Amino acid sequence: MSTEYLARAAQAFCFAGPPVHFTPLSAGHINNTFLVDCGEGSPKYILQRVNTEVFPDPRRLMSNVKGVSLHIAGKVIQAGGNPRRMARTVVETKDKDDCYIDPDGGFWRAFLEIENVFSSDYSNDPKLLYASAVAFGRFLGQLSDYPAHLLYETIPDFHNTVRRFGDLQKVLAKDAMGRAAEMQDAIRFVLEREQDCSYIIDRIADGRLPLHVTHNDAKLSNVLLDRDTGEGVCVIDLDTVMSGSVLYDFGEAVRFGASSAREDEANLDRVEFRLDLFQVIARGFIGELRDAVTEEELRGLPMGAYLMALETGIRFLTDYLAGDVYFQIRYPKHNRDRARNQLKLAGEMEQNLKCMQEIVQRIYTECKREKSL
Ligand code: GN1
Ligand code: MG
Repeated sequence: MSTEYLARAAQAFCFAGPPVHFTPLSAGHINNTFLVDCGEGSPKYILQRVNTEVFPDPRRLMSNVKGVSLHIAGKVIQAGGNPRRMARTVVETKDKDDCYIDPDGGFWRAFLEIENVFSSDYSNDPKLLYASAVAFGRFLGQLSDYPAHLLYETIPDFHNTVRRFGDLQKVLAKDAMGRAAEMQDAIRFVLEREQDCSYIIDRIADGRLPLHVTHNDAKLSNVLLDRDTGEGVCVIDLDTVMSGSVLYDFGEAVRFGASSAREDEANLDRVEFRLDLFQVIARGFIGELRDAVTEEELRGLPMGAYLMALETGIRFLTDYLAGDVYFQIRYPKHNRDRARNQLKLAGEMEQNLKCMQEIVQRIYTECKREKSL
């Protein structure tokens, strides 16, 4: 993307001054994101071009993002915090709109940059993982009274693992790129686990699992952490905030955080499920939600973790077989490596379900006891 193209988009927004520098931020796999520097004395901004293949109705997406951000800002103010630091601030355009559509149809939006924070693509530091789990637990709490009927479903069936399984079967039947042969082990692994895919959606359908307003992409890299204290400051990437189960958010946090390696580590010998980190994440998450979770949710948390790893593996595998049409890739076999990585993790979690269950119950009891002291 040329600087001229970026500058034209930036010009549409109410920034404090003319941009002097754009820095691409490469953490996400979907949108194109830039840090905008407007020179000394001006705040910085995040400028983003939304991927409209993935989000075909970006106006509705922005309605969600704004509604949720304002709600969280309100909660932060009530608690005596700084809403411009602990919530996302959407920057308007000069036409008082929440987005700018460029002449080529590119859909742009901007946020105020939050200062003195960092985010991490991978960390095995228990302190950071704990802080991020607390941040997602708090996020769920802040949105517990958000009017869910105001939310559009930005990506229908986003965490419907049965649908994700069906998508895989469809691309597999075509095998348009001729890549299925190379992925036989991964494909077999998934096909053997078809029954598991309906665990969450069956329980939502019959009311055993309640719906909440959930983040749905609750990975470590979507939390801004304070540079000085390491505490969670603000949950970002609100594009997939929709109704869902807490199992999704807990599961996402665990599949990303409780691994011994990055999500795309290609050397599978380095990819292991770390029960110690699982424990840390569970402690942060359950500590925040101890009064809100039901017994069925608590029982399901380990399955949530296993299923989010399985589902993410299925999605990467599907994209690899389809010819890399969804996730941004940095090298040709990136989705292949990501798929194998997540499926290895899913396999290890499956082996550890019972142990995870015991940990969850123990932590829950401890959290309840601490509170009553
Ligand atoms: C995508 O763009 P990013 O990295 O925040 C994806 C998530 C996946 C994640 C895998 C809208 O999120 O669902 O879990 O990649 N987001 C969408 O890291 O599909
Ligand atoms: Mg995301």
